[in-house]
Amino acid sequence: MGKSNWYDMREFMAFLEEKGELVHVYDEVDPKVAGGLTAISLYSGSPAVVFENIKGTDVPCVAGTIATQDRLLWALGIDRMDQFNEEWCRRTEKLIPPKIVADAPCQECVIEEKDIDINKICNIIWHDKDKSPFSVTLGLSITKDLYTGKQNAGIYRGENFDNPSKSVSWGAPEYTHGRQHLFQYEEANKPMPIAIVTGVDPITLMVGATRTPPDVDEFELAGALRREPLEMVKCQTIDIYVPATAEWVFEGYIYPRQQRQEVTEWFGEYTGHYGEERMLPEVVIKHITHRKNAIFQGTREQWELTESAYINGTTSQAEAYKTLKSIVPGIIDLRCNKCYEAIVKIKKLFKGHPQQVIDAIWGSTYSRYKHVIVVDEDVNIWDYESVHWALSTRVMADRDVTITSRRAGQWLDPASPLTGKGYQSGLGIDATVPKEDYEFWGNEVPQTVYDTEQLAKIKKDYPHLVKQVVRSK
Ligand SMILES: Cc1cc2nc3c(=O)[nH]c(=O)nc-3n(C[C@H](O)[C@H](O)[C@H](O)COP(=O)(O)O)c2cc1C
Ligand SMILES: [Mn+2]
Repeated sequence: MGKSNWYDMREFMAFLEEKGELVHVYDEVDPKVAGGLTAISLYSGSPAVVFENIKGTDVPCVAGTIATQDRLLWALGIDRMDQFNEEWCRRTEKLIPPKIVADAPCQECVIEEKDIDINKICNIIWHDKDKSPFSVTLGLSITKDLYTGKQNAGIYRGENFDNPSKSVSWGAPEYTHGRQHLFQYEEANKPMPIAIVTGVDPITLMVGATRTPPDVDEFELAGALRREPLEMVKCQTIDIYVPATAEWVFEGYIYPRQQRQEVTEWFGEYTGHYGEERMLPEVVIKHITHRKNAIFQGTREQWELTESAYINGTTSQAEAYKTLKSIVPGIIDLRCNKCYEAIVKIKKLFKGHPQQVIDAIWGSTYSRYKHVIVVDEDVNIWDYESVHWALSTRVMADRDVTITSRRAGQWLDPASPLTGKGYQSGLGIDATVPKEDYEFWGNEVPQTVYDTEQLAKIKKDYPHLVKQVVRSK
């Protein structure tokens, strides 16, 4: 059944291992083979993998800990997927601030600046066409608002620069909260302190990848979901607080306007496509602390199955549900895929209600869902066939479709042209029954699927006839 107040990543790994949901590979594997094996493991929904012996590094790496629906639910201690949105909203009504501690396992060991080589910690090449290692795939970037001191955590991928490697790229586009912190430091012409933390308890990991409104402290969100405060400790060289039981803490700076071209020409992305290399801010690592026998954590970004489908897709869906319910009435349920599509089930209350839902999703969910489909109560949004039934039978394109251009959008959408990166067009579809247009039926469009009374009566009155037409099992 899982639970919520995991002490650290190791406790969750031990839980998975006990269930047969985590395996170790002790053979020496090449960094690129480790990436390929991760893909094979993820695509087949297999147990999480710990690569104990990756050629060129001294550190084991675990991948896939929250790469299935069961593992997501165990990580949160939620019983069933259909309770997910509601349980998330219930737990996060009141956020719980962290507890600051003085001594922490994440500071048991130190690597000084001169000895830093990130390639020795993680050098996995995750996808076939990647040209270089990306150590930071499941690392939380922790930064703080220059003026309010409020912290933010976001998972933004990072490529190892140089060999030996003392810096990583920072894949945080302009719409991320981390990048907005950097804008403040750049305007003030100050270096921005940043901690990149890897190997945290599963709930802290997932809040790093959850899209929330601005100024939500992800560690307070973690406390609420954990149902007890998260313990945090101050970094040794910068004024940033990090989860106390983390495996790895990279302490460093991003200097104003210091950007570098990524080395890789391609990098396999969450869209299931390769993305293009970019100019990105460079995170210069000055100091590293870690636990004894520290384990690294990473994953292969891809379309499903992978961590981001759950810790980014499902968790952000729950946050979007919470926001939407707070501004529009009649919201019954919301289904979002990892990115780009939101399907909303409503009880239609007034003319224009579906359009209000579409506008609200676009206006409040942080450059995420370009396609919005609104359906009635009788549609099962967890069954795409049911959604397609509504799309096919309730939509007239010239009446029910809204298109909008130049929405703030996700940078890596493969559909947007190189010159239009950062924008996504919106497609809103009102797939509810257009009652107001059907006065012939008296504001109703009768549906054959609801001939249930007639069918029940025939089954009762004519069982011998029913027997003749129904295939016997
Ligand atoms: C494995 C993984 C890699 C991710 N990489 C990126 C990334 O490179 N850039 C990005 O903007 N978001 C990335 N995300 C999604 C962000 O973590 C997510 O949108 C989060 O809400 C960002 O935090 P923020 O809203 O505080 O900026 C990634 C998520 C996962 C699970
Ligand atoms: Mn944030």
